[in-house]
Amino acid sequence: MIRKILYSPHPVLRRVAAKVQKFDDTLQVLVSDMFETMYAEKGAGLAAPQIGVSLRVIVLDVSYATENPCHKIAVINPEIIAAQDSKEFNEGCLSVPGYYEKVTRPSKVVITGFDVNGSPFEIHAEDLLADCLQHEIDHLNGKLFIDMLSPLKRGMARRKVEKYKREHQLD
Ligand code: GNR
Ligand code: NI
Repeated sequence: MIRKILYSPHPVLRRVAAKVQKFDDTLQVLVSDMFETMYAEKGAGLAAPQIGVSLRVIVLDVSYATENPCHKIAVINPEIIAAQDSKEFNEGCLSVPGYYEKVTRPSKVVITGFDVNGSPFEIHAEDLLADCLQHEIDHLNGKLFIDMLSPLKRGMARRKVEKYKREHQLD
């Protein structure tokens, strides 16, 4: 089922999401809906708070931009355990529609977490995948990429979202 995306400044986007405690059918459905919603919205990633679910669940698919044969990635309770180097990335966010800007982040990260069945795993990521993982994990901590920008640019982003909502007759 495709779920509705929440837009900034929705308060759920600002909450610190709770850890998943049970790897049950409800989680399977959530992850499946998140992939469906992400593909429908043509996003490279999606965090559960963006569909109004304040849990530490992220999905990604950056295969369009890589030669990585692993397309779909879901991480439950992700944690960044190492980060190094630094790079400028051009980012966008489904919750800040119509606005894109460069931000600087570590370009290599190691992430730990669990798959949808509760098995632990690690991801060693760089470049776009590292960028997306950090962007999604920020969502779980109530942060948006626009928080890293100047007040002037944040104001521009806010007006873009307002315009988008007006044009698409959203709340
Ligand atoms: O679709 C998305 N593209 C993107 C581009 C650069 C860095 C991060 C992203 S994630 C974003 C989808 C989204 O809002 N995920 O939370
Ligand atoms: Ni986002």
